[in-house]
Amino acid sequence: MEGQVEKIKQSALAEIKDISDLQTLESIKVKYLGKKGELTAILKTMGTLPAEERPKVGNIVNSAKQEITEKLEELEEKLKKEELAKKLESEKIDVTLPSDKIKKGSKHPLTRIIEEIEDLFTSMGYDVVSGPELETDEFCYERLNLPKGHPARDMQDSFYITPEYVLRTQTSAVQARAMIANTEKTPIRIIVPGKTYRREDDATHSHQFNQVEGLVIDEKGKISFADLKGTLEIFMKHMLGDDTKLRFRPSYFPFTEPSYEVDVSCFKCKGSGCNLCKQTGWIELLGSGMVHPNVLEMNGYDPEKYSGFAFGTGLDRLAMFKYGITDIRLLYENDVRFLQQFDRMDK
Ligand code: FA5
Repeated sequence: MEGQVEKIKQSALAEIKDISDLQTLESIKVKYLGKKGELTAILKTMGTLPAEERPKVGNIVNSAKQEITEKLEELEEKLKKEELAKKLESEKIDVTLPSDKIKKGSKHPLTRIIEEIEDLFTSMGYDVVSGPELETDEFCYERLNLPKGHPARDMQDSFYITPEYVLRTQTSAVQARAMIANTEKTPIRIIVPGKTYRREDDATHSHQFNQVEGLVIDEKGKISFADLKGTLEIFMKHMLGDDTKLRFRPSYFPFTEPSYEVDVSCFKCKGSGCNLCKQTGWIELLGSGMVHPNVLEMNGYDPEKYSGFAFGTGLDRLAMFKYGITDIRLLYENDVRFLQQFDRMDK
């Protein structure tokens, strides 16, 4: 028995010497030490031996097993180290190579305009508020002094969803909401940037566009037309340049009295006349006026005690003039070639 164990051990040690990879090492381990291995087979025959021989044979087999195990462990460690070194060598990264250019998104021109306006007005103490785009007829029109059947409703071609619900045609709808939410609290100083909808579609009109509304209400005597004028001057100079001039033309909006259309001097020709301003030197940009007493009254503010001003402008139009965009649809098509041009403005 002793000789048989010695023979198995020698043959195992000889095979171990030739091992050069971990896979072969595993199969040799199984061959000699596994459950069905040669040494285990001898241990299994122990039951057939006389009792006094069993400890001796057990010792011989176990010390052979130990010797083989030690050799295998030693070799396994060496092979693992070699494998890791090979892997590190083959997967080496050259950190000095130039990297691929990572494409970076840029802000949409309308987002830029909205952020610029929000920054300006919040710095003057205004709050930025929003309202629903799917609006009721009541807030979009009735509470703005435009009862059903009023001829001025035709000024805005509306998308009605039901007789009571409409896609808001103007951010002015939020004027009434803000007044009702505050009832007789002053001052109200808000701007409302947001999407608006009308049944229009050409190079300068889109069925979906953006407006920003401004509304200020305070105790009577505190707010005058001079405040409206000054505010719009700061607004337009900030957006279009310090040399921008404003022209107020009397106009009509049902929710303001008096009402004004506001033109700005053409920033391309500086007022001398060009194709952008159709040779007039002026560009119409805003609607504005003093809040109509009926609107104050309908929305919880006594017109004897309170007064205010409001204004509204189309942000698409402002973006088009500011960035020289000739077709409003470019703002909504999301053509990457168009949008990429605004990358440069981040640098
Ligand atoms: C209004 O919508 C009023 N709510 C503005 C206002 C507010 C007046 C507060 C007084 C007090 P108007 O219909 O003129 O007014 O529209 C304002 C601006 O929205 C226009 O000057 C234009 O720049 C923009 N606009 C209107 N329709 C479209 C459209 N279909 N596509 C793109 N911009 C549009």
